[in-house]
Amino acid sequence: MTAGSSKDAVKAALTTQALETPSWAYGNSGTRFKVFAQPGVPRTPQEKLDDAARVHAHTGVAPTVALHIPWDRVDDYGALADHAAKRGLRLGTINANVFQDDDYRLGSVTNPDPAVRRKAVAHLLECVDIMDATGSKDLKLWFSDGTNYPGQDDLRDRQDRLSEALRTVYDRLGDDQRMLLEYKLFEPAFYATDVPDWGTAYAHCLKLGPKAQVVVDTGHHAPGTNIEFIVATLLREGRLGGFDFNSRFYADDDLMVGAADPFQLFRIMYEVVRGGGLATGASGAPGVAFMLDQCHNIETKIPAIIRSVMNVQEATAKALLVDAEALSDAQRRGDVLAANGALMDAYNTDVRPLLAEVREESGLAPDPLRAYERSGWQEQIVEDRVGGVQAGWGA
Ligand code: PSV
Ligand code: MN
Ligand code: MN
Repeated sequence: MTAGSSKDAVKAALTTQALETPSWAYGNSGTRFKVFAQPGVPRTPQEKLDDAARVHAHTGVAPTVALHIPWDRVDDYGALADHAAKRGLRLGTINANVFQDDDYRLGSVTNPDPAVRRKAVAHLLECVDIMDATGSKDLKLWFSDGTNYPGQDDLRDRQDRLSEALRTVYDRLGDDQRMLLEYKLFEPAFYATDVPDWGTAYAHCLKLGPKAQVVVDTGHHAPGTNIEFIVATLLREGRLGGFDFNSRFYADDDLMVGAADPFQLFRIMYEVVRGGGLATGASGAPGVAFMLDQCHNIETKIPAIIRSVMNVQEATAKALLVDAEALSDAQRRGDVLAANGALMDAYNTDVRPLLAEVREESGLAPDPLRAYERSGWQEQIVEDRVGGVQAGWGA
C-alpha cells in the first residue's frame, strides 16, 4: 500500500488499521491540581474493557487495549484476557510502571542504589510474565528517571545502569515479544532525563537487538520538533515500534490526538504510509503499534476516545490520498509549490464521507459518535456504576 492508491485500496487499508486504546483513558484522571470524578467511570479493569468494547463496536478498528501495571493489577490475567475475548477484544501492550513508588525518588533502573534497581527490574520482569499470561506481544517502557541538579549523579553511570537493566529484560522476552522504549524530553526530571530523546532510545535499542524498538509519544517533544522526521528516520532504520498518540499545546498535555494540531498528525501519518508502516511486518510480525496514550479530564471519556480513533483514521485516510506520483514528479523537477500543493490537496480533502462509506461497508453505523449516543451505554453506566476509579496518576 503506497500513498495515492486507488479508492478501493485506500478503503482496504483503512479497515486493516488497528488502534489500541489505553485502559487508563477510561478511568478518572486530572492534573496535579485536581482529579475530576465523572459519573459512570469503571471501577475495575474488567469494566474498563467493557467500555473499550463499546469503542471497538462503533469504530471497528480498536480491537486491543493496553494495560498499565499495577493500575490494572488482577489475580488472574488469563481470566482478564478471557473477559476481553468475550467482548471481541484482545489485551495489548503491557505498560510497566516504575515511577510511582517512594523508592524511585532518585530513579528506578538508573538509581544509584542497587537494591532499588533490582526492585525495578523485578517489576519489569513481572510485566513479561503478565504478557505470557495475556498473550500480549509488546512491553512498553517509560522511565521517569533523571536528575534535577547538575552533579546530582553521574550521567554516564546512569546510562550504564539503564543498559544493564534493559539487557536483563530483553533477554527474558519470548521470540514473538518486543520491548518498546519510550523517550520523553523532560518531566518529572528537569535537569537531565535518562531517556530524553529518540537518539538515546535508538542507541539502546540498537545495542539490544531487533526486538527492541522505539515508541514515539507525540506529546514528548520540545515545541516545534519535526516529529515526522523522527518517524521517517526510525522507519528507515526498522526501529519504529509504535506511537503513543495524544496532542499537546505546551507540555505532556495528553489531550485527544489530532485535536491541537491535525496537520501534524497528517504529516506523521504520511511518513508512516510513505515508509510502509501501515502494513504488518514480515510474516505477520507486529508492525507499528498505533496506541493512544491520553487522559480525558474534563470531557466524557468514551466519546472522547471514539473521537480520537476517528481523528487518527481521518489523518490516515488523508495520508493515503496523497498523489504519490504527482508528488515525486514535482519533487524531481524541483517544483516546490507543486510538491507542497500535492500534500496540501490531500490534507484539505474532506475524508469523512469516505470513512462513513468504509464503516457502512463493514456493517457499522457511518457516524460512531452518534451511534454511541444512541446506544444508551452512557446512561446505563452512569446508573449502574458508583465510585469509578482513578486512572492511576495525576492526583
Ligand atoms: C509518560 O508521560 C507516559 O507517556 C508514559 O507512556 C506512561 O506510561 C504514560 O504516560 C501514562 O499515562
Ligand atoms: Mn506515553
Ligand atoms: Mn506522556
